[in-house]
Amino acid sequence: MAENDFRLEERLTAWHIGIALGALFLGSWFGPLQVLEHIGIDLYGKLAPGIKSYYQGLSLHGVLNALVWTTFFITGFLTFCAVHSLKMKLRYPWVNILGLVLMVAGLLMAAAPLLLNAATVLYTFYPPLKANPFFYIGLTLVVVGSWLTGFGLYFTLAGWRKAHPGARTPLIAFGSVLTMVMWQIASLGIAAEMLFLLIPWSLGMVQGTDPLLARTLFWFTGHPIVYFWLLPAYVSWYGMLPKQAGGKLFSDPLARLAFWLFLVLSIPVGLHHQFTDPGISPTWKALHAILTYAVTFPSLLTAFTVIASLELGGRARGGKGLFGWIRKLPWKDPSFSAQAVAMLIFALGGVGGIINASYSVNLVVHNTLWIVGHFHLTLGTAVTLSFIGITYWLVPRLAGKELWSLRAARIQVWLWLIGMLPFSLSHHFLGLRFGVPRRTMLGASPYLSPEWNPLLILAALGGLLLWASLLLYFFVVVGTVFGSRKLAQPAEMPVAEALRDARETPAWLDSWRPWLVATIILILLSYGPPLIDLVRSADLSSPGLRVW
Ligand code: HAS
Ligand code: CU
Repeated sequence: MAENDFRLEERLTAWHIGIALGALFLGSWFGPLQVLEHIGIDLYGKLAPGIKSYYQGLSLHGVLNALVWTTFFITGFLTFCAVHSLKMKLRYPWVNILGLVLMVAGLLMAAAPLLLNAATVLYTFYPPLKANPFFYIGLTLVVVGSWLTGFGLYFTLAGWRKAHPGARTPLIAFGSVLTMVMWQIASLGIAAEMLFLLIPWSLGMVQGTDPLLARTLFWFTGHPIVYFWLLPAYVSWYGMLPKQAGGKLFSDPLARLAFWLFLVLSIPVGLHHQFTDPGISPTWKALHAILTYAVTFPSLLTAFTVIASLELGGRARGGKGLFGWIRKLPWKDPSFSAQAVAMLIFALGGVGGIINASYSVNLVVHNTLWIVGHFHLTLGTAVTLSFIGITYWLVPRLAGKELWSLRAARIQVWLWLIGMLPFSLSHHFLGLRFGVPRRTMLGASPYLSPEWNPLLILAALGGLLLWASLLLYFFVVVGTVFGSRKLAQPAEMPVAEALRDARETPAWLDSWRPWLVATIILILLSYGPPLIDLVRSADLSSPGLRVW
């Protein structure tokens, strides 16, 4: 199939990714304002006119960066991945087009109250904080639109499987579709929270709400959403990066096993965000804590497989000795270096996650800046810097242009690392050592301690460097799209070959039914009893609060 047969699919991808980048740019503007506020420099009036408070800015930062940047990037990228990996056009393109339309409509609907200070409820929108109904309805439409993208990919894969009986699904398409299926099951929690609790409540159809039930439904989705963010990066780390490093994927079966384990284990762990919530029996919290340790296993598998694959690449490029292969990796290719730095940082973020998951240690770090440190290593670097690395080949491909300033792109990656290390390490330390609370306008707090200052200043410096890195990134993207030369040859999606032929991968690693059944059974066992309890004792009596 000729490459330009995918014109419609690529145009769709370009829209998704363009909107994602716009959100990242706007949302990140609040980062420096937040770190500066923490050291007593309040620049909101000057640099964010119209934004009424630190908390309105923080809501925009969280919604745009954690929810909009990720969701739009992922739906666009996975569409590109699926069609190119299957070498098959979308089976029902209107499903995917409708998905995008719903996502955009929802985004506009949610953006209005956010900008008008009528949805200053942070990105977790915990009741009894109560936002304008358009905020909840808009976010719901974004989720429904993302489901349609998923269905579009699912129908396409089903068509491919019919046309290729007995063949193994190409790994990139498999990982892409699995990510969307996991997300569709995971987001049922938030859909229920929106439809049964928050939307009727914000419209005044019911008088009150039940914050504990709402939080539990939220975290049913809120934990697996982090793997919805992570798995597209894994698609690239397994399916593309080995090729970019000049090597091969070490094991196709291990890669598939990791994805299946994410399908089964991503969801039944959400109570690890609610260890401190009263009203849920410790038995269920302990079960979720244990299952959280289980879901680290596919990431440990991933660490093993991707390091082995990169080693194959480094050695193929002439690297010798125990560690000599590392130096031979293509560090000068910003697409590679961004993703390699993302992996290195993820090793730190993963260790932090394992600490968070400990039922007892969580009491020390919960609701402190430690958690902010954790998710800037994971979401803010493992995921975001990987996505940035992907755009270093994907944007030239979509625009048909050369990457504008390879040098700027290279510097951008290292600047991110140099900014993120002090930023996140100081946040971890401030939380662990001093219990400094998260989501707090520290600069204005009466309990701000001078002891915290050196670390807060370090965090601010790191935050400013991160912002500079992002600015450089935008120059590269905008320069590529509008100011660069046409590519002589279209840039290709890198596709890694496996060390052993994928046809040798056992059939049970390409068979949906058993894994879907296991997923549903585990969800029913781990969430069924506590949810039934909460629904039975639901008390819709909490009035809404508008504290901003
Ligand atoms: Fe987390 C809170 C536990 C992973 C995001 N997490 C959060 C929040 C966010 C977040 C946003 O148990 C805050 C939510 C809020 O606002 O309240 N997290 C974990 C665990 C993992 C984990 C066990 N988190 C993530 C990922 C995220 C993310 C991924 C985003 C994408 N997290 C928690 C808990 C809380 C929490 C509690 C609640 C805390 C509280 O009290 O509020 C695990 O999945 C991590 C496993 C990962 C590893 C690392 C594997 C390493 C790899 C790289 C290898 C390559 C190398 C380099 C080393 C074990 C795969 C190669 C070599 C070269 C040469 C380049
Ligand atoms: Cu979690």
